[in-house]
Amino acid sequence: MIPMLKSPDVALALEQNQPVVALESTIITHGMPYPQNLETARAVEGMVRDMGAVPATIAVLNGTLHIGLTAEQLEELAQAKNVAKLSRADLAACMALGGTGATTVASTMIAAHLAGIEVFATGGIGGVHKGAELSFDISADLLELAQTPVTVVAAGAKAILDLPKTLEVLETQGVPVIAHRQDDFPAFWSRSSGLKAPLRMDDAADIAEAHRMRGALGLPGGQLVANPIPAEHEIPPEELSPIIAEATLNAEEMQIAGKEVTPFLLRRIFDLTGGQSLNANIALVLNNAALAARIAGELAKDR
Ligand code: PSU
Ligand code: MN
Repeated sequence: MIPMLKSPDVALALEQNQPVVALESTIITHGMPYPQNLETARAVEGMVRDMGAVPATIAVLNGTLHIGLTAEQLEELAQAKNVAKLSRADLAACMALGGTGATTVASTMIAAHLAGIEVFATGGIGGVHKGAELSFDISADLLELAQTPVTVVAAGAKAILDLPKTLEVLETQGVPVIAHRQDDFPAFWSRSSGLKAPLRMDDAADIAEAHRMRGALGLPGGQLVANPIPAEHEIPPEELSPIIAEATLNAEEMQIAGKEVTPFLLRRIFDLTGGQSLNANIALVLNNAALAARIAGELAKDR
């Protein structure tokens, strides 16, 4: 038996075929500072509810995989220090040893699928890091998208990554990358990365139908829905690129490697922008939660 616990409202929604949206927890513990992380986590759950779906924030607490957290659990996680970051490689060991940890995009997809949840909203996915030709640093998120049937709504990927290489890996792995209501692949804080997305869809119903068709064809894996940040919250790339360059250089100088790289860069960019990057981050996560809830609603119609 898997030590997995669904919160009562998530369990009920799944039983009744109501729309449910999975949410990750690494963004809370490693992606944003306290207290904005907690405020954002609550606001994102609220947005999912406002859009007619039930939010399921996912984390491992004392060895149990929680699908949906109580208000107290969310608050505790947001304030906890030194919480483990659990990607695919870390999940089973953490649970076996009774540990506590936050789930990344990869492990949230695994948990969502186990629980029967098909749609997941986050900020940005992990990808191929700059300099990956030497470091080999490619996020497990990309390989998860290739094998676990969950549709992930993100604002593209951060410009801390090598976006052309990230798109190449997704293509190689057979992951549909669908830009929402524009042609370009978005770059997290900016609406465009300057790269064209392989696919474009303008309706949540079409995204849901593509998700269903993938399953019907027996194709493993999910979809990446790349939803651009709302225009009024966008930060122009030319403002951020020197900051990203500096943060990347700092990571090299300090020999940051492995799972520390992404959290280090996010913290550094937050500091270097005087916290400015965070407002954009919060706005785009909310926007993704709303779209994910609409896709979940479309999927629930046909069950
Ligand atoms: N990108 C962001 N914010 C985040 C993350 C990525 O803009 O918080 C987190 C997500 O949980 C993602 C993880 O799954 O970092 C990727 O880490 P890595 O690059 O070590 O695979
Ligand atoms: Mn990595």
